[in-house]
Amino acid sequence: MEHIKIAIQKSGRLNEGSLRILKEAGIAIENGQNQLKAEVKNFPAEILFLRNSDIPQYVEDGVVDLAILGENVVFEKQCDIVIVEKLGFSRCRLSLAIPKSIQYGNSDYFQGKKIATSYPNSLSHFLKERGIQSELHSISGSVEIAPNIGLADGICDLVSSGSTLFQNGLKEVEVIYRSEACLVRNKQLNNYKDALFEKLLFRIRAVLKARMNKYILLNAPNEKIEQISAILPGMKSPTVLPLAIEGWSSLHSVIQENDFWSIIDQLKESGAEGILVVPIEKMVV
Ligand code: PRT
Repeated sequence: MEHIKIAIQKSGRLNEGSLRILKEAGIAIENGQNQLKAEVKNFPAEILFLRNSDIPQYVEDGVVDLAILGENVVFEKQCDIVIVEKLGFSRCRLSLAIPKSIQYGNSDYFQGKKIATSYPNSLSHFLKERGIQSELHSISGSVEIAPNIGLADGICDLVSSGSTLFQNGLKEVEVIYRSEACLVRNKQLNNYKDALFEKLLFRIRAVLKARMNKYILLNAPNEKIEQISAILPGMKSPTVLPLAIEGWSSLHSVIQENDFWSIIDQLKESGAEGILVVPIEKMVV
């Protein structure tokens, strides 16, 4: 039977999150990642462990059918592949940074300046759009030391917490784009692989949806049910079950992670008691 080939990063920042989302989508990987390939027990798929930066080309060439990788690499490599879904982990941004002590007005600052980067395509595109001509130095690692050793006036690199910039006396002055892990696919999968892909995508979306939502249970006096139901958005309307104590009910619903704290406060103010909020494993709507 034909298998769908899924690439994930062999080791590094994306590896753990990629394995986790596949596992939650029911993809049980057989042998460890010390090898290049792993079998999947319960789905017609094969996992390939590759370098994040090599993955876009493999997907474009059809060596692998789909992959989990950083959007930044997709943008930088400019391969002809499809980003299907953002996965919500390994968030970062590609930014321009300059020494802290330098006054910065706008991106015209970079006119005629030297910039060190591992992202020459993304940076060139950004500069071209603004009509800025700079001298680009493509280096593959430790970009942040370039200004300190006199190699460049500024850098263009990935930033997440900002502590690397801080430690090197740099400040972030422009965000070129934001990035997170994403699911990509080859443009031309055959019908069989396309059906497998849709099956997997359905599962991944259920996992993502569940991560964004919480299941909430609470107790309330019956006369407050209407008021509390109006606060709980839910999938349809909350489930209301009578409690053993006369005049009280238990309400069950689903809330979005982002609304969590504001809703909790409103619920307490409306007379809700014994509020429990629990994670949801999968969510199919
Ligand atoms: O070797 P391979 O090709 O597999 O990958 P890689 O060398 O790009 O690996 P890795 O694991 O470093 O990064 C993989 C992906 O993680 C990147 O392509 C991004 O999509 C994502 N990611 C998220 C990051 C960061 N956050 C990040 N902070 N990648 C790199 N960084 C580096 C950045 O380059 C800088 O050196 O971390 C430093 C800055 O971090 P802060 O927290 O100090 O701001």
